[in-house]
Parts: sequence; structure tokens; C-alpha cells
Amino acid sequence: MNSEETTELATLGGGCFWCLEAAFVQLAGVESVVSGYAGGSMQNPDYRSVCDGDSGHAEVVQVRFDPAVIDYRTLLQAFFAIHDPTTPNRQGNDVGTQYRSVIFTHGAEQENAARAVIAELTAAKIWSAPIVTAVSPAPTFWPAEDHHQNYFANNPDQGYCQFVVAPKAAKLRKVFAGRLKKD
Ligand code: MHO
Repeated sequence: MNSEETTELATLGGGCFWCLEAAFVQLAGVESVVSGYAGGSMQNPDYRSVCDGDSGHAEVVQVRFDPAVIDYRTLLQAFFAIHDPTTPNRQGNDVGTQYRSVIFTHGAEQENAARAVIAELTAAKIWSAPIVTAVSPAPTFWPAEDHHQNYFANNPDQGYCQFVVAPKAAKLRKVFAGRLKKD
């Protein structure tokens, strides 16, 4: 069996993809994370068009994970730990539809899990404002340009990485301390 048969994909948008990638790569069971664009109408989108906000795409990460090591619900809990799902089209200072909170589901099981996790977090009143995260079937995923892959690992001293990405990666390590890769 190759790894495509034993693994699953998760496609998630929660603001700048550099942040999500830097956080998710740390988790045991996550085999790869690709930054990209999804959910818009433009074919072959590039970063500039997505940043202009006209492409309709969200910045997303596509996570390949081994469900025997980390299940989809746990990935979603990590997703909700590292972004604010209550701010429409916005994460902190990053504003625009490309920064919307969205779960692009691969199949009915993922959709049910996503809706259940949102209902649980709503009932637990983790945030005072309502969760605005959209749940919809995964559309075409367009990988981002090479220099956006492993961005945090390759650019740790860049200002945004220090002030925005690093704290999110650190928060995930704290909250999911028992589920990190042991390298
Ligand atoms: N405001 C950030 C967003 C980066 S992210 C990949 C910047 O322009 O550097 O959208």
C-alpha cells in the first residue's frame, strides 16, 4: 500500500497560509502540508491576484495525514486553536476574503465531523462571538508558488514570521504538546 491509500487530505483556510503550515507540520501523523489557494473562480491563481482579493480564493493549506496517528477531529481542534473563527474575512491585521475561515471537506464523514466540532465549540462558548467558519465540499486546490512553501522554516527572521507566525506555531506546541513529532 502506498501512502495515498492509507492517508487522508484535509483542506483548511484560517488566514495566512504561512501560519497554518508552520503550525500543522509540527503534529505527529501529518505527512505533508502544502500552501495554496481554493474556493475561488480564477484558474491558476497567483499570490498577487489572491492578495488583491479579486480571485475569490482563500489562502488554504492542504494537509496529508495518517488517520491512524491523528484523526480529522483532532486536526480540526488544532485548526480552531490557531485561528479566530469569529472574524469574517479577517485574521488580525490581515483583512480580505482570502483570509476567511473555511473547512473544505473531502467527503461526508469530514463534513459531519466539521459540523459536529463547530457545534461542540459553540456549545462550549469558547468565543463570545459566533463561529463564522464555512463548511463546504473541497473544490480544486491550486498549490501556491514554491517560495510560499515552508515559508516559516525558510524565513524565520522575517518580521511577520516573528510576530504572527511564530506565536501561532508556539501555541499549537503548547496545546498539543503530547501530539508533536518527535524529531
Ligand atoms: N499581511 C501579510 C500576509 C501574508 S500571508 C501569506 C503579508 O502581506 O506579509 O497572506
